[in-house]
Amino acid sequence: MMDAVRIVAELRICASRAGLTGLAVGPARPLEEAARRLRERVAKGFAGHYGLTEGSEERFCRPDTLLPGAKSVICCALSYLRPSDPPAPPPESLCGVTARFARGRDYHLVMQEKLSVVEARLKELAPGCSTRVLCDTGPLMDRAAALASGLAWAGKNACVFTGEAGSWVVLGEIVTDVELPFDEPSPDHRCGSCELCLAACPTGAIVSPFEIDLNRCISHLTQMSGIIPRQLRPLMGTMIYGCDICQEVCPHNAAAVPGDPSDFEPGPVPAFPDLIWLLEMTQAEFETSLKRGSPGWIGRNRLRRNACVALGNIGDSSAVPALLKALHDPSSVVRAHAAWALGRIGDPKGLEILQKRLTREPDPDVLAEIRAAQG
Ligand code: B12
Ligand code: SF4
Ligand code: SF4
Repeated sequence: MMDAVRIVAELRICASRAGLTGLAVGPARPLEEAARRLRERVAKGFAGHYGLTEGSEERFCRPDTLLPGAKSVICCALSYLRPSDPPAPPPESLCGVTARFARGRDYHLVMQEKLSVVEARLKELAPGCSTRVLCDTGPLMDRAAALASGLAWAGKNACVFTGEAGSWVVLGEIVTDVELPFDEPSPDHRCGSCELCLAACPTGAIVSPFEIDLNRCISHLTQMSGIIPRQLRPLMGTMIYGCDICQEVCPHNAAAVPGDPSDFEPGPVPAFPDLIWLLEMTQAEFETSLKRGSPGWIGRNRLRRNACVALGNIGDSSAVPALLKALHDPSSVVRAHAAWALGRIGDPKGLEILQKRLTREPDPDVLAEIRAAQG
């Protein structure tokens, strides 16, 4: 087997050629600092979805258990920032906003492909070694692993920042039984006295530096199932999947270097989707478009629900006919949010028809929305 220092040097070259933005190696040891922070957050109710429940914190912070004989965690970052995106259309165009990480091909697939290239190179350099590739696909806190390896530093917005790409990166790892030299972890956060992201967050989800209450985070609200809490809907603006506000305002992202544009070519998810198109999308249309992008996993109806919220927040009565049609949708979640949007737009004709639905609507949650929409 080649000398371990040379292996890492070769892996860095390979990663860079594959279009990865950074590579660093950390030890496959328990992530104690992350486990402590995670326990605190789960106890406060600020985490606890996406498979993280009380008591499962440790499992997500144990890279040593992910592979028999695990020694090293090779952490990688991939920039999804495009050199240029179309400018945001004016509000009257009835368009929503997709967060940057979700605009191109599903990042899990792109990252997985690149990690496989690095994994194959490692297997050439250390024949017979064992590996496990992860990109949000196993019980591991990707950010914590990146921090422990020195690949990234933590921002007060809870995102991690890497080199020239800023925080516009997704993360992935290769856990291996090869003993590699470790990079230095980055202990500092480099935010100084800045708190721009805390001030900019529309919902106050950054409850204190480095601490997000996911129940208030717009990114979560656009992804969660069911009814979005009514009091938070007006704060969601026109986001239909994810939220970039706390990254957009960050000075460390001002001069971020974009990634390889071919990795995240425009589509299948438009940066600024037409909200009426989205609301009226059939299942067949969904299968051949949005389903193939990062937001695909939440399904068509959650995206249509988000379109209703965005239309309500724009407040333009040209959306009323489409929202009235959505009052008859088979999905009660879509009906509920369409009713809310009609109330928020406040168009007299829309409100009159909404009132008539009171006698026909079978679902109690939708009825509650219709009543609330009457003011
Ligand atoms: C659940 C989840 C979410 C939830 C909850 C996030 C949260 N902050 O609580 C929601 C839906 C809200 C979300 C939103 C986003 N997410 Co997300 N998410 C995840 C997921 C699947 C699990 C992570 C989790 O539950 N974390 C719980 C929180 C409490 O821990 P954490 O923030 O991940 O890690 C912290 C600890 O490690 C701790 N820590 C450990 N050691 C140390 C040391 C020091 C010194 C400090 C200060 C802190 C610290 O600090 C870390 C950073 O604050 C991961 C994938 C994965 N398997 O890790 C992606 C992941 C974290 N998300 C990612 C992305 C891209 C996003 C969004 C930017 C997407 C978007 N544009 O909408 C937003 C950012 C919102 C924000 N400001 O955090 C990336 C991270 C990219 C980055 N550069 O940081 C990940 C890693 C996916 C990936 N594989 O790339 N996400
Ligand atoms: S992603 Fe949006 S809602 Fe979530 S913490 Fe950042 S600014 Fe706030
Ligand atoms: S906006 Fe300021 S406080 Fe927030 S992550 Fe960036 S530098 Fe840190």
